[in-house]
Amino acid sequence: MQLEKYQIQSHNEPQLSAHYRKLAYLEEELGDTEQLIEKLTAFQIAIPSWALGTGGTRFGRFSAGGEPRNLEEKINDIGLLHALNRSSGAISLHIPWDIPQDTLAVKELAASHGLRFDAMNSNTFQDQQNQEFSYKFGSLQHEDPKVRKQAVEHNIEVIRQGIELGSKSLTVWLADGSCFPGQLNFRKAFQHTLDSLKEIYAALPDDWKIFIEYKAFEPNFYSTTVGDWGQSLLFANKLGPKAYTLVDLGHHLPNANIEQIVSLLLMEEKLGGFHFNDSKYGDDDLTAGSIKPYQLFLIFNELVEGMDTRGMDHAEDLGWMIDASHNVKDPLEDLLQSVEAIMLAYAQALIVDRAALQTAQIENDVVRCQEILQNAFRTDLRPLVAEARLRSGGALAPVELFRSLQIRSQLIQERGLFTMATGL
Ligand code: PSV
Ligand code: MN
Repeated sequence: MQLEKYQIQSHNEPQLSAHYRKLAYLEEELGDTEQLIEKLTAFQIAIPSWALGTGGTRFGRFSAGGEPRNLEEKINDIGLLHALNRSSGAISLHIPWDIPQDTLAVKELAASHGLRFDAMNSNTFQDQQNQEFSYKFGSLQHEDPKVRKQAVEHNIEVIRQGIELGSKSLTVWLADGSCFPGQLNFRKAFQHTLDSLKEIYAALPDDWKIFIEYKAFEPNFYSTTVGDWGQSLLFANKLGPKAYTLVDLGHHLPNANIEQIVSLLLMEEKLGGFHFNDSKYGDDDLTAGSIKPYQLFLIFNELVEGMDTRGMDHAEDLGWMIDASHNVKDPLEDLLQSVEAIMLAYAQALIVDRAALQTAQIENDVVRCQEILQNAFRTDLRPLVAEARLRSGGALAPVELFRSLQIRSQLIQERGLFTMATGL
């Protein structure tokens, strides 16, 4: 199904006067908001191809029905999201969950929705049918060179597919590690991984980046070979200028200060991209901003400050993606909520009074520092984010429109109740 312009317009129409009233109040408070709206309009968050179906745990999975049955339907779902919020203009593919059968047709379909191809993701954490060697004991770190070779070749194949689609980056997340003390020689595992990554790096086109994603634990529960930002940074530094660290918000040990990690990675020019989600305990993959919205804001505060210091383009110079799972919510509604939360945190970071904060920091005025940050965090910027959406042709209230048009029921009618999207 496709959203028509008139459907969005007739949804927006009755809400316009209330919207402009709220916006006028914000303009009075903030002064000129044009630049802010421009930045918000340019900011796009990629949707992963594996997050369009219902997620699950090892205890079960409760489908909402109407899940996309193939890559084309996934692209259509993201097209719907983008039509609603105008901020989801990219798709990130996981190979081999979503191998394009007809690359040209897939590219055309994506372009018809205004979507580009964000980072490609390789998968050496699962065994695939007809695969010669198993990844049970790791992939790039494996003791057996034949397993490492197979995993390297898979990554190179993913790069090849990405080139055809117009992607510019490869994200490597490894499940490699160990479950028990003594199982692994840490140094050997690191060296093997580095050597394998070097081979993958050598296959990267000049204008590509490789993102090394770290994760503290799971599926290995004693050690992970790329377990934290330090290990990822070591790999990225040893690989060269096209290699960067990727921060997935759910991949830290409890209470880690992610905003500080972000700040230092940016300083080192080694922050590559983000996987947004939220969590209470571990890699819970919940809706961005649903548990710790203040942390999300503090992360964006560092991002904006660090990127501005280096003269970076907020929209273009880092990879922005959601990596969440939807166990109890409609996947599309959940993604709309995540995008909104990310846009809000970004907007709040944009209005932080940087000059005042710097002065307060120099004067050790701790109270003032907190006031400045919390003033921004507590300003309701939803009308500003909505205005950016409105100007780009999106809906003032995307989730409401999704519901009033009964999009899920239509998808169920089209695709059936018992369809299952590929992914975790
Ligand atoms: C691993 O937990 C991860 O965050 C990686 O980014 C994977 O590609 C993705 O999740 C798979 O769902
Ligand atoms: Mn991730």
